[in-house]
Amino acid sequence: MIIKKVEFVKSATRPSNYPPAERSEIAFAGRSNVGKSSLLNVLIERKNLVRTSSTPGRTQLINFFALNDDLYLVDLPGYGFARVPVAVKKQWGPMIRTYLQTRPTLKAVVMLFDIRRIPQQEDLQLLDWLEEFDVPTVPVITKADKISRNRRARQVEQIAAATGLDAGAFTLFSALNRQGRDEIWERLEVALEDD
Ligand SMILES: Nc1nc2c(ncn2[C@@H]2O[C@H](COP(=O)(O)OP(=O)(O)OP(=O)(O)O)[C@@H](O)[C@H]2O)c(=O)[nH]1
Ligand SMILES: [Mg+2]
Repeated sequence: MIIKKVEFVKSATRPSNYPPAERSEIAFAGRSNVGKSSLLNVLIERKNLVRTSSTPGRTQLINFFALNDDLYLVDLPGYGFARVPVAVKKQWGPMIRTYLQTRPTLKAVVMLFDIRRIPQQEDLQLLDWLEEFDVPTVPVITKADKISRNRRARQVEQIAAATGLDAGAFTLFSALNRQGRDEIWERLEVALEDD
């Protein structure tokens, strides 16, 4: 993918506020603090167009970015952060589920997992919805730089076992050293073409 221009379009919580479904779209999902915004910034080669934060749970809206003239990239709100108010937690499920179910131009969801964590119930719920609505999933294990090389394979195995996905389906990624960036774009380009 050649990145010519990227701009923030808008934030939304419900379909009536989404931008018109005129372009193919790729969304990024995963628990709070897993590194969704950081991954997006590496993919689009911008330092901080997508706001990253050391305070988990900051992104509670669906944020749409336009890439070049033909694609939307969507930063979905994170989940699973204990200190988020109950009212916000209650909104998360319906907001994401509705998005996945109704967005006709959605071509793939990049689903992020932290290499140090075993997937939790919300991760499995999200995977169920992706399957239910037939959304192609690109699973990524992020923060690969956080653990030593020889522990990585074991963690990938555990995450694969917990999710029921094939270990070979995951791309290992690090926003620090950009490991995995090109492989993720290759997988996304396949999803965009498989239409
Ligand atoms: N070491 C390391 N840190 C990372 C990596 N990716 C993200 N981080 C850090 O993890 C924290 C959270 O990253 P974000 O990209 O804001 O995470 P997010 O998933 O967008 O979080 P929410 O918007 O709250 O859901 C930040 O402090 C990042 O710098 C990575 O690959 N390696
Ligand atoms: Mg974020």
